[in-house]
Amino acid sequence: MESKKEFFLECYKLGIIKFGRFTLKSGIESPFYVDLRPLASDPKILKNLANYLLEMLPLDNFDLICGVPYAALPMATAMSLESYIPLIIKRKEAKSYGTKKLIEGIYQKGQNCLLVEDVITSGKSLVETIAEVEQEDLKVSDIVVVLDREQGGKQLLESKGYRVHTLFNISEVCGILQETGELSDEEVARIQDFLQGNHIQFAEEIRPSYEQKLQNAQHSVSKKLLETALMKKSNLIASADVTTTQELLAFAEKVGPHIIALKTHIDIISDFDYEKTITPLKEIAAKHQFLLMEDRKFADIGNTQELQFTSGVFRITDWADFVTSQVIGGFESLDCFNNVGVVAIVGMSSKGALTTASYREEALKVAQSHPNVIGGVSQNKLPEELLLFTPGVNLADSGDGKGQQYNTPEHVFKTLHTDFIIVGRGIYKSEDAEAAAITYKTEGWNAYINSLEKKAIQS
Ligand code: 5BU
Repeated sequence: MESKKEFFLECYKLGIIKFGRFTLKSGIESPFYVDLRPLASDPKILKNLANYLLEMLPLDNFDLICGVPYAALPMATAMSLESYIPLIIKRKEAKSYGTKKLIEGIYQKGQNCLLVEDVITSGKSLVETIAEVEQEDLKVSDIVVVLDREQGGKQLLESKGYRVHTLFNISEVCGILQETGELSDEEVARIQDFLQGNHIQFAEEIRPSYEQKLQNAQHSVSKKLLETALMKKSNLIASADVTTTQELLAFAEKVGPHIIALKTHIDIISDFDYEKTITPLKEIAAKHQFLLMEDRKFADIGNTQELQFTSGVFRITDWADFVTSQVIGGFESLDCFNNVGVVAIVGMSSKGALTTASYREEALKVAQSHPNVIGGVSQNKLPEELLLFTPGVNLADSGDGKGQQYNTPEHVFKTLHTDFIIVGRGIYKSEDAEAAAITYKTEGWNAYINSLEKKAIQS
């Protein structure tokens, strides 16, 4: 099995913890929201979760497993399947007819039952469940919990003599997310403050709309992108990672009406010929009103980048509206791109990328100060004046087996305040590329609209 940290990050991607501003049942405002139910929808994760939970436990102690309804039911079932410890089911309410049983399944009085819970907060609902199980003359000695919100529940149960085994606690997961750059130091400090029982102040954090961004845009390419997004009701950039001119042109023609830009890796076209490849591509772009983004990821000194940009067979300067560039060569390395927009590579989507929080901080300083830069590629939030381009978006997969890591449009708009999503295989590998482009366009647009609204309220 992967490390516990890697496993947590896989789980996190399913949207089990959200950060922001949430009103709890009690009326208290919380800086995070936990819902572990999505874990049951990924069979591999559910199976791994069961094994992580079992690993923590003295298994010889238990005759039965019981999940606290409802979220822990699939978890308890998976643990039973992995350990061969029989499962019993506790109802939320006793049946009003027939046997009026509260516990279903085969068990004998005096047996020791392991309780499984998804999240522990104050522990009060677990105390009630334990009492109901004990009423059936079953023993409870241990409770296993996936996530401890660290709000006193563990202590309460331990004070009553129960052993509580927790897989993750909220401080630990905040630490992991701080390390990966998902949470800022400020957010982590606020969460810690909340966990210590303090009432916390929230700054209103609402993402700017495309209209607002357009008003503040300085660069002509930023303006064009935002205007195109509003006109087409699309924030989709299709990545055309195909290897022949014919495929490239056919793809551009199909998806053109639904995208704001077509992203190319022009050096992977095996039969590249400026007249046969670029001239018709520009015509299609003009016809369907999309921009051309060459994902060249320049990474050299200024003089070399200038040659790579203007010369060779590709003559990128003659046709691309905007290009991607690393900022590793420093501020002046970007000066040569003065007739296009530059999207700075701030953070990469692949597993183990070296674009750590401190690298990103330095990269942002260059990006924010250079007039040619219109935005950045990142898997983290960017300052509002930059446009955020997010690749690693796919509705069907969570990875590609080659290091790529995927998120959904909903996740990237809501948590990162992404401006534009970049989708490659989700569209060009699809049997019907046009239909797939329409799906991503619709999902992306709806996710953008939802991200303009205030955060959801937890019931
Ligand atoms: P995919 O098929 O949706 O995984 O393609 C993603 C595209 O975005 C592909 O062309 C990559 O080169 C590009 N990309 C990325 O995936 N992640 C990054 O961090 C950067 C670019 Br930068």
